[in-house]
Amino acid sequence: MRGRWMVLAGLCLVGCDDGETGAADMAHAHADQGHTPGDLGAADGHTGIQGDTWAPGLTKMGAGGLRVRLLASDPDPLTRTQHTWDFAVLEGDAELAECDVTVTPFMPDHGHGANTAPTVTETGVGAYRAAPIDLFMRGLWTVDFDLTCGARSDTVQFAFWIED
Ligand SMILES: [Cu+2]
Repeated sequence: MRGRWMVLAGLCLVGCDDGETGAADMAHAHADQGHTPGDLGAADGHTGIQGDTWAPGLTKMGAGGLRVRLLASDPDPLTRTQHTWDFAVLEGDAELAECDVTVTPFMPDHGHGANTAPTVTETGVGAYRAAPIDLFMRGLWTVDFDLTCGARSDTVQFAFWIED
């Protein structure tokens, strides 16, 4: 068992670029066991994360009550490449301007993120653009939106299965 863990952790050190610590690598190695790359469209058995269905207008709310509404993706539908996403940050239905937004793609099954951190710009009042959203691998991607809007802060997470 320990031998297998060592092999998986070693693979992760070579193949993953997330810069995380040994404890996190152990969690990743465990999560990788039994994962089948072809099981697209299903809930992931280890993380329990259910994929969202991409559509313009898809809106999710964080624990702090702030919402992110995905307005458009280029390309659309999502595919295994780099994307530009337009989105709004909302409280209720009111757009929130001048938010500080960090967008982080991550593959929980594999323990790695994207190679390039997306840049976020405000394109209008409460309207933002993030690029590149680099969903470069098949499988489940989570995309976290970390929001700071004045005194309010929140995290909104989307999850998408990428096939091809
Ligand atoms: Cu991956």
